[in-house]
Amino acid sequence: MEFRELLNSKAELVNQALGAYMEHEQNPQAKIYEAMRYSLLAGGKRLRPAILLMANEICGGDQEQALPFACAVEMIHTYSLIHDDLPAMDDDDLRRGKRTNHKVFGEGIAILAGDALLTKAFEIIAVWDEMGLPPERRIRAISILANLAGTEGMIGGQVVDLEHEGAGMDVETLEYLHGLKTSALIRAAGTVGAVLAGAEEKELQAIDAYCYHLGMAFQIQDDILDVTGSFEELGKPIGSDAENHKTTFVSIYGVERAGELVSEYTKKAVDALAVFTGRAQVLVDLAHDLIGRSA
Ligand code: GRG
Repeated sequence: MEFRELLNSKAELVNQALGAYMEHEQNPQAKIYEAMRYSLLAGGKRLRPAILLMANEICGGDQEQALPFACAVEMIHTYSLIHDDLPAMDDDDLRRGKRTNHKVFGEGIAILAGDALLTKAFEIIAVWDEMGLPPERRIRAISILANLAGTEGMIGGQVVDLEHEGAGMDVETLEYLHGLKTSALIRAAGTVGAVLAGAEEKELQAIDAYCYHLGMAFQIQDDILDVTGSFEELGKPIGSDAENHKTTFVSIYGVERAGELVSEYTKKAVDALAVFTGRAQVLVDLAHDLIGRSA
């Protein structure tokens, strides 16, 4: 199967499972599902679930066992986007080409939709099912996800971002920030996929290093697209970083050097996979695909 076809098939699988998780009773709180579904099924790239499923497959896992975890990572990602768009954070009107959650449902429901997606994520992976996943793998995976989505991961990165608002920052702080804000959830996706498959420790470390560097390359590319991209491709206005006086890799280094950094981080990501001796080609393809992305 061609790489793009493979990526689309993973995204389709995840979309269907996410849709099923959003089925609900017609009870008085049904509005919350409407708000969760609105952002969850708004057409994201499904990058993190794809990484989880690919890492799982490379390490010899079972896709059916991994799918709820792939959905959980996407739910956490979507919650972070909903909260990041709120007036108290970035105050954005558009996301994934649609009005942001709070613009449609109001701030209160948008906050709760984010909270509910975060809660739902852990609800769907902390279940006892008949699929044969060893409990110690499940618990380790849940613990990794909670850690990397939390204060030592994605939330920690957002805090560093808020703390430096308007004050600027040096490149070390910027790298630290994105290592948490962007790479941490990508690391969670890869390492959870590997843990569920019962990967060896050296394979786990390799996937972790791959995801860290891929996340950094992805973030710098995001900074570049904010300058060189288009509204049609990104589904949100461009130039928002400069408008909000954000320190980015582009504001520090310029577009050209930032582009070189994307290539350097991508190479480090790919190099980290050497331990798989060719079995991780799909992750190599993913890294190369992301370099050329326009959205
Ligand atoms: C906990 C409020 C809160 C925030 C955490 C992740 C995050 C910090 C904020 C989201 C905004 C942002 C610019 C994050 C950086 C990572 C990034 C480039 C996210 C966009 O991810 P894509 O491109 O989005 O995968 P789609 O829509 O394709 O899923």
